Amino acid sequence: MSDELTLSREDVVRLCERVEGAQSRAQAIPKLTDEYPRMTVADGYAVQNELRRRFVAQGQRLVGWKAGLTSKAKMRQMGVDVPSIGFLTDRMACPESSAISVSGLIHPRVECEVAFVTRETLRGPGCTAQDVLAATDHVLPAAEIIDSRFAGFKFDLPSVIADNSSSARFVGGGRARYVEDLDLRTLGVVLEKNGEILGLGASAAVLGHPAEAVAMLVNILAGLGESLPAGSFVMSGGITEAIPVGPGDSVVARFQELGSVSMRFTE
Ligand code: OOG
Ligand code: MG
Repeated sequence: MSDELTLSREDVVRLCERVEGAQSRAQAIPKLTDEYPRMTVADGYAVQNELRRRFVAQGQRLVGWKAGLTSKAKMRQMGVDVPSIGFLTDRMACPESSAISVSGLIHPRVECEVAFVTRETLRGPGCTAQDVLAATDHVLPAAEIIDSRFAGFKFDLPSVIADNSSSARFVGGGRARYVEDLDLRTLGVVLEKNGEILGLGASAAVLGHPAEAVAMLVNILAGLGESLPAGSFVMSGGITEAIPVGPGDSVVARFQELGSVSMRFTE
């Protein structure tokens, strides 16, 4: 796939409004490539950047970023084999153990991820996992509630990027730990819904080491002309498949060494 911009500025704004509308009305739309089959990854990020610009203009605060489609389990589940990134704002943050309403969501799914909190600016290109670890203040366990704005949760890479990589809500919790006290490749994780284990994995499922996913994110940001500021909250991507949730469901993600993150879902 070529990585040239093919969309005009008008098309970028139009597609951004379409994604934003689907998000605010919690109504699915066809994937964007149905109408724009030549859309590229660069076009996807142009739409995502416009969405970020609007959210910030509306008063949302950018708190960090997420890497997506960074594990084989996720790539297989979604039929996309290249990772993507998305931005996170304060409006998407939910407290640990809280009740999350699904009324503003279309078809939510939960993922368990290792989150990094940085204490130094990270800049690509050429950012490595080593650079990420050196710039990390601590890691903590997180759950991401994704919600594709596309019908049937079906998309391709340019469409999902335009849709901010399905970002909807996120929950950080458990125990914050320093990276030098852990082996971040071998942390086991168990994802439970209503007491039933639905996902099992180890952190190495994310590109061999979750810090690799953060490095990749920083390098993608560099391509967008941006760096990752100190104090960013960065999710490295779902370790297992994402699990669908609805009203009445309780979810716990248990992480070896990092404690657990829980939440329940209401109407
Ligand atoms: C895209 C977002 C993927 C992850 O952690 O892999 C993601 C999706 O699957 O809808 O957030
Ligand atoms: Mg995720």
